[in-house]
Formats: sequence, C-alpha cells, structure tokens
Amino acid sequence: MQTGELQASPIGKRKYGRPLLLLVGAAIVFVALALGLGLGLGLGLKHHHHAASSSTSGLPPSSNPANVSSTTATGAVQSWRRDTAEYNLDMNWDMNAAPTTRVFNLTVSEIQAAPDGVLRPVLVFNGQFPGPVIEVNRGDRVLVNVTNELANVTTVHWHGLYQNGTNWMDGTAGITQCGIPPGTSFLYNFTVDREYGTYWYHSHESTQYTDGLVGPFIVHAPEEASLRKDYDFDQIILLQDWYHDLSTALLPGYLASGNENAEPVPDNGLIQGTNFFNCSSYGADSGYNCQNNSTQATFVVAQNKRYRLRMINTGAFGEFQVSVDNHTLSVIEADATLVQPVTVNRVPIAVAQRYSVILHTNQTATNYWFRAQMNTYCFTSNNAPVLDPDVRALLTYTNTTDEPTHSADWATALELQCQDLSSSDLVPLVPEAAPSPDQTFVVDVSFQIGAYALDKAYINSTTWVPSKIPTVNQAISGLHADNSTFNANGLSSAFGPSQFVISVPEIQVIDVLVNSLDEGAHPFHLHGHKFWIMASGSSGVFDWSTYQDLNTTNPMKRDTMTIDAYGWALIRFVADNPGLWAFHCHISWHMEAGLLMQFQTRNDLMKDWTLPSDVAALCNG
Ligand SMILES: *[C@@H]1O[C@H](CO)[C@@H](O)[C@H](O)[C@H]1NC(C)=O
Ligand SMILES: *[C@@H]1O[C@H](CO)[C@@H](O)[C@H](O)[C@H]1NC(C)=O
Ligand SMILES: *[C@@H]1O[C@H](CO)[C@@H](O)[C@H](O)[C@H]1NC(C)=O
Ligand SMILES: *[C@@H]1O[C@H](CO)[C@@H](O)[C@H](O)[C@H]1NC(C)=O
Ligand SMILES: *[C@@H]1O[C@H](CO)[C@@H](O)[C@H](O)[C@H]1NC(C)=O
Ligand SMILES: *[C@@H]1O[C@H](CO)[C@@H](O)[C@H](O)[C@H]1NC(C)=O
Ligand SMILES: *[C@@H]1O[C@H](CO)[C@@H](O)[C@H](O)[C@H]1NC(C)=O
Ligand SMILES: *[C@@H]1O[C@H](CO)[C@@H](O)[C@H](O)[C@H]1NC(C)=O
Ligand SMILES: *[C@@H]1O[C@H](CO)[C@@H](O)[C@H](O)[C@H]1NC(C)=O
Ligand SMILES: *[C@@H]1O[C@H](CO)[C@@H](O)[C@H](O)[C@H]1NC(C)=O
Ligand SMILES: *[C@@H]1O[C@H](CO)[C@@H](O)[C@H](O)[C@H]1NC(C)=O
Ligand SMILES: *[C@@H]1O[C@H](CO)[C@@H](O)[C@H](O)[C@H]1NC(C)=O
Ligand SMILES: [Cu+2]
Repeated sequence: MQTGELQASPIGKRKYGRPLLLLVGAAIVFVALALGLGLGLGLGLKHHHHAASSSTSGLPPSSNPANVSSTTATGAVQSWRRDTAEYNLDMNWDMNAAPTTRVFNLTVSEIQAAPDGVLRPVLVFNGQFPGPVIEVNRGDRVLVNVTNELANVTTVHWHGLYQNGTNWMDGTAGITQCGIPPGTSFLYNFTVDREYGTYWYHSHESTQYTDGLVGPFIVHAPEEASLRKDYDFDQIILLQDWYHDLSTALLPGYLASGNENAEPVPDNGLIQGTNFFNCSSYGADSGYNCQNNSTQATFVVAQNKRYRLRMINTGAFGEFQVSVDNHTLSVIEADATLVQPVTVNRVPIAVAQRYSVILHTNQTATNYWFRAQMNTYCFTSNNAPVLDPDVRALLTYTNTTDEPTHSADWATALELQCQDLSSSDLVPLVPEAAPSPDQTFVVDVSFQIGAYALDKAYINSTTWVPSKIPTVNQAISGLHADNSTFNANGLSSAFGPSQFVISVPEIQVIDVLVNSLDEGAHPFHLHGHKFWIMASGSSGVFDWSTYQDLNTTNPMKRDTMTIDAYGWALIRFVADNPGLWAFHCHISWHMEAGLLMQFQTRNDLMKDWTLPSDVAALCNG
C-alpha cells in the first residue's frame, strides 16, 4: 500500500491517549503476525470474503490500520463491520479497459450490529455494513445476483444510472418491478452507458435502505484521465444519519394522525458506517444495549498530496454540511456531473446527493477534524441529548489517533436552512446548452391529513401507494393491447388513484415546475435521467414573465436537488429514455408518506417491449 494513501478506519474515540494506543499497537502486531504467517483470520478481516466485486479493484488491506481498528483489544473482530479500506479506490484501475461483463453477488440479510455502539437489527449486503463497492467502467455489462435472505421482499436501485432500455432493472418497487420474494434470487442485468462518476445503490422497497441497505457504485471512463492529474488518491466517503430503531418501528408514529409531518429525528450520524455514541444520553431503562466502546472513522493522509473525496449522503433524512478544519475543499463533481472547480469551506450534501471534492493536505502536519455537521434546522426537534449533530472523523497527517489540539472549524456560519450549493456556483465542466422545452407541467407538493387520518404527502391531490402490479408492467400490456388510455399525453388516467403519472409518448423536452407548499426542504430525485436546474427560489412563486429568458447556456445538470421550504424549482429534461421513472423526495419518511410521482416516456419504444420472464415472474412470488 502506498504511503499516504487515505485510509478510512474506525478507531475508538475513547482510545486516544497512550495506554490504549499500546493496545491498538498490540493488535497491529497480532494482525501483522497473522497476515505474515499467512493465516486467514476467517473473521471477516479480509474484505475479499464478503466483497461483491469480482474485479481487480482495491489492494489487499494487509497493511491498513482499518484492520486493526475493527479489531478489539483482545483481537476479536466485529465481523459485521466492513473494512472500508475497499472504499479507498485503486489509482491503477484501468479505465481504458475494453467493455466487459462484471459479476457481483449481493446477499441481503438481517443481522444484529452496533455501528455506533448501540445494538439493533441492521439490514446488510453480504453480511456487512455498509455495502461493498461496485466499481465498473462505462460500457460494461453489470450482473448483480441479489439473494434475499430477509423475511420481507426487497429490491436494489442503482441511483443515478440511466438504465436506458432496461427500465425493469431500475429496482423501484411498485414501478419497475415486484419485490424479490424472501428466499429467492434475482439477477440485475444492465449496461452502464453514456455516464460515469459517483453513484450508489440501495434498496427501493419502503424505508428499507434506512436500516442499512446502502453501498457505493463507481463508474470510470477514459475521460477521467485528465481529471486524475488533479489528485493523487481517490476515496469514497459514506455519510448517513442513523436511528437506533428499525425504520418500520418508527413509521407508524410518523404516519399517525395529528403528527403534522414530524419526521423521526436521527439518533446519530455515521461516517464510513461508524461513529462514537455516548451511552449516558440514554437512561438505564432505555432498553437499548449500548456500549461506549464504539469507533470513529480515521483518514490517514500524507502531507502535500491531493485527495479526491467522493462523498455520498446515503442517509434517510439529514443534510450534512461537510468541512475539514483548516482546509478548503474544491468541488469538482456533483451527482456525477463534473463541474468547474469551486473552492468552499463547507459542502451541504442532501440525502442521495454526491459531491467529489479535492482536499489538498498542505497544512501543518498534525491532526484535524473532518466534520459532517447534521443540519438540525430541518428537524422538528433536535433530539438532544441523544443526537450530537457534530459528526466527525479524524484526519491525521501523522498516522496517530491523537485528538486534534489546533484544529479549528471554519468561522463561517453553518446554514440555517437545508439548501443546496447554489446552482449558479456549479457550472458543468463539459458545456451543454439546454434545449427549448416542448411541454411544461406544474405540480404542487404538500402534506395533508388524508384518508384514515394518516399524515400523507401529496403531489397535487395524489398520495403515492406502491402499485401491486408495477406501473411499467401495466404500461407494457396496455400499450401492447393498443389501449389508448395508456398512450395519452399528460396526466395519465390509466393507473388508478394512487399513481400520479405524466405520460410523454415520444421524445420531448419537458419542463416541470415543482411548487412546494411545505415548510420542509425536499431533495427530489429523478430516476433514469439528469435534469437541468433552469431556475429555483426559496420563496414566492416562479415569475412566468422570465420564462422566455431563462439562461440556457450551460445550466447545472444533476439527478437530485433540494426544493427549498415553501420554495419552487423549474427543471428541464429530455424525455428520451423509455420506461416508468420515479420522481420523488428521497427522504425515506416522505417517500413512504407518498411523495412520489412518475414519468412515462417513449411509448413509441415501450409498445414493442416484452418484460423479461424473470422480471415478470417476481409478481407471481
Ligand atoms: C499507519 O500506521 C500503521 C501502523 O503502524 C501502518 O500499518 C500503516 O501502514 C500506516 N499508514 C500509513 C498511510 O502510513
Ligand atoms: C457469486 O456466488 C456464486 C455462488 O452462488 C459463486 O459461485 C461466485 O463465485 C460468486 N461470484 C462472485 C463474483 O463473488
Ligand atoms: C464493545 O463491547 C461489546 C460488549 O463487551 C463487545 O461485544 C464488542 O466487541 C466491543 N466492541 C469493540 C469495538 O470493542
Ligand atoms: C444467484 O445466487 C444464488 C444463491 O447463491 C444461486 O442459487 C443462483 O444460482 C445465482 N444465480 C445466478 C444467475 O448466478
Ligand atoms: C443479460 O442481458 C443480455 C441482454 O438482454 C442477455 O443477452 C444476456 O444473456 C443476459 N445475461 C444473463 C446472465 O442473463
Ligand atoms: C418486514 O415487514 C413488516 C411489515 O411491514 C414489518 O413489520 C417488519 O418490521 C419488516 N421487517 C424488517 C426487518 O424491516
Ligand atoms: C493549500 O491548498 C489550497 C488548495 O490547493 C490553496 O488554495 C491554498 O492556498 C494552499 N495553502 C497553502 C498554505 O499553501
Ligand atoms: C487552524 O486554524 C486556526 C484558526 O485559524 C488556527 O488558530 C490554528 O493554529 C490552525 N491549526 C493549525 C494546525 O495550523
Ligand atoms: C397540479 O395542480 C396545479 C394546481 O391546481 C395545476 O395547475 C396543474 O396543472 C396540476 N398538474 C397536473 C400535471 O395536472
Ligand atoms: C384501457 O385501460 C384502462 C385503464 O387501465 C381500462 O380502464 C380500460 O378498460 C382499458 N380498455 C380496454 C379496451 O381494455
Ligand atoms: C448563463 O450561465 C452561464 C453558465 O453558468 C454563465 O456563464 C453566464 O454568465 C450566464 N448568463 C447570464 C446572462 O446570466
Ligand atoms: C436512450 O436510448 C435511446 C434509444 O433507445 C436514445 O434515443 C436516447 O438518447 C438514450 N438516452 C440516454 C439518456 O442515453
Ligand atoms: Cu421530502
């Protein structure tokens, strides 16, 4: 392993200081000896055992302190904790390789684990939390065999991938597939075309991903070569809020009448799936099995190197404002769109968004805090004293676990609202003009006490409930049968009362103005496309008199954007990708409350589709 490679390793916060360092040292010797003797510890120490990847990515983690840190002083390995050394990408990855087929296995199961010291049921991929890296080249065919060992159905969605021609591989329950039944396997089979960058994958069945079913998905391409001149190391960083209860235990309270959209407030935040938690914030009778021995991520850096940090918010609800004490960050990518470098002190990252930044380690060679400060302004309560929103990892130039002594957070204030980096600060590196729109739709987003007095979310007057028969299955049969109800333009009446589907039969450029009548911020994600952000506002309404004069020169294009509280956004996309595509708020609770609509595009192509038999069979399970 190269010196100075950024290493993510959970090291006990309580372990800073000499005596415990010695214990860590002893564990290093133990691991080194074990590896030196060629012993397979067989305790999940090596990631190969559980990793999904069949590729050549990643180096053996033999000299990585992550091995040590997931080892207790007695040498016991927490086998459910993934060695996130694999998130440290191999700079020798061949991005010019000829297109190939890459095969992965993802087994979904429920285990007991304590990512922050609080034991709870966690849903995991391949027995470990968080999920393994899936790393491919643009042009590759990807085969992922998902085996469901849960008691409930599941799906896997590939966030940001276009799935052009394979809509049924998008993994969206009730839209592109029926859930994978317990005890069975399903093979996701798709190619990654015309896109590269930082993506992720997660369950798209109810709120399941909130319980642990998340992982990074990286796509390389030859164009990356020029970018790589700007960094020496390439590191994935997963950020997520965390609850100490299963999401299904929190849902009934959230949806209960009279609750007025009071989302469950996270109990903690995790970086690389780990964090410290102070058990004393729970009373003795809390019912939680809490150990104060948890861990914090540590990034080992060398001085005067440049690190690309691919940060992904895989959380359910919370926005993070990421910063590194005493270091500026240069943003170069947002949701797999490369942008002209922009230097900032803090990067706000909403749920499901990704940002790559370059960190230049040109400060005094000591230790600093990497901060992912959760924006509690967007929560209905601050959940004190349980939630410590100042989520941290250690950035060490000295490869020590010493608590920083001269590390200072930026004096610039934290944002008081959950808002994205201004889209005018994000300018795509590869210029592209937005074409003129063919059609414009307006939708209103709100929360209301609806049927059965449940607190539900609405797109106009529709609250989404996943369809038993996926909408794409219905559309294909309807179009096959030449049923014109399925081929009308605009708001569709073909799918029943819980589906808000806008049908765009042929290739068109679509504008959508989303008006939020809600007091909360909503990170909206469009499946199967990236959209241009043509205009947005945090109050008032869109001024239609400016519609003809929108700046189409090179607007920001991405797949997830925050629509501000009581705000609005005008987005534009080319509806050229056949299928049924969800457009929804990515906050787990809000999607479950029904904040989802769909676009039905390219009926001209879909009418000739036949659903693959294995996909169709999922609905018989
Ligand atoms: C950090 O220290 C550990 C233990 O001495 C060593 O194994 C590892 O290679 C070091 N990492 C770096 C990046 O120097
Ligand atoms: C996937 O699992 C199968 C067994 O079902 C095994 O034969 C194969 O080697 C695994 N592939 C990878 C890439 O891990
Ligand atoms: C924390 O303590 C529990 C209970 O003693 C133990 O099972 C677990 O392995 C410990 N974890 C670490 C990281 O030391
Ligand atoms: C997927 O994995 C399951 C469980 O290991 C195995 O039975 C099945 O044959 C695999 N399917 C494919 C297509 O590899
Ligand atoms: C994956 O899909 C392609 C295109 O439909 C097909 O040719 C191939 O046989 C599929 N692979 C597997 C393993 O099912
Ligand atoms: C499985 O689904 C049921 C019904 O929604 C739910 O009560 C249960 O908590 C789920 N299990 C997990 C592990 O999510
Ligand atoms: C450190 O690097 C950043 C980003 O490259 C640069 O803006 C800054 O001026 C550098 N600071 C020093 C002290 O060299
Ligand atoms: C970090 O910045 C603070 C505030 O500017 C400064 O006091 C401190 O000395 C810096 N730390 C280091 C290690 O340079
Ligand atoms: C949604 O409701 C608004 C306000 O009533 C209306 O102007 C708009 O046309 C509706 N959208 C669609 C797609 O029907
Ligand atoms: C066409 O689809 C609509 C909506 O699903 C349905 O109500 C209608 O019966 C269908 N028409 C025919 C002729 O099947
Ligand atoms: C339009 O946007 C481009 C790209 O961000 C920018 O360079 C240009 O200055 C903008 N033009 C106007 C009139 O604002
Ligand atoms: C998707 O494929 C269709 C042809 O099937 C093509 O017209 C369209 O441009 C593609 N869209 C994207 C986003 O790749
Ligand atoms: Cu929302």
